[in-house]
Amino acid sequence: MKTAFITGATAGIGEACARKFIADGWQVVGTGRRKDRLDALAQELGEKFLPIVSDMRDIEDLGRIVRQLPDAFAGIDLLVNNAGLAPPMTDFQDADLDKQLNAMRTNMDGLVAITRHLLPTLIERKGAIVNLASVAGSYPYRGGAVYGATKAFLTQFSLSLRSDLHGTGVRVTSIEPGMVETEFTIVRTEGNRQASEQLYADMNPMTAGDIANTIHWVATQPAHLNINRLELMPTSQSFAGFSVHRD
Ligand code: 8X3
Repeated sequence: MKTAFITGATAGIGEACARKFIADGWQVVGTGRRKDRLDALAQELGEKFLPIVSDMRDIEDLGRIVRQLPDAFAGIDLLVNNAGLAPPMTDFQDADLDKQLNAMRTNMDGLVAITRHLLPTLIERKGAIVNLASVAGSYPYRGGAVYGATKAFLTQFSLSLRSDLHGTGVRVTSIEPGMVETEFTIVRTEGNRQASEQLYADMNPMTAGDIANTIHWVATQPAHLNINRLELMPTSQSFAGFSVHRD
């Protein structure tokens, strides 16, 4: 039986991935900060789901978690680096620095650490890594300086990791979605449900299930095929032009 390790499994894309892979006969280690959410998911998904309470910013704890995985779940075939967040969409010159640094720690430091810790088993099993980057890593927009930079980091980390892992058989993919309606935006609006709903109003965004299906497709391609990067948007989202300031 194959095993996936999914970070940020308490909601959104991570939770949808846990459901998708278990429905396909995999077992899943799911991490997240909210114990009540993990417990509810464990209740629903049964013994094929191993919930682990973890904060991506607690770098030392991530090492302990990997070292202490029970034998039945220790052979990881797929790492889905999904955990991540966006700080509020404020112009950087006005932004709360702590909130920006918090996003950097979660999106980059924690992700690099968990990847490093899981690589020995991924190499041994010729496994795969799927990193949740974003269109925000390729296309700049106002209020997304740090968030977009963390996601650009993730894409470049994915591509460079492929070079380092050359010959090991480990596959690495950068998934780069646009607008997906999940709790992600409620975090971004700092709990303002109305602002979050407004963002998705009448635009038919992608769903967590859409992205989980894509990740499942990527992970179940034949071993000789590596999807390097995959960018997705809802049909209703596209690109804007440059801004020009005139005095
Ligand atoms: C966030 C996607 O399109 O809101 O990762 O920037 S988008």
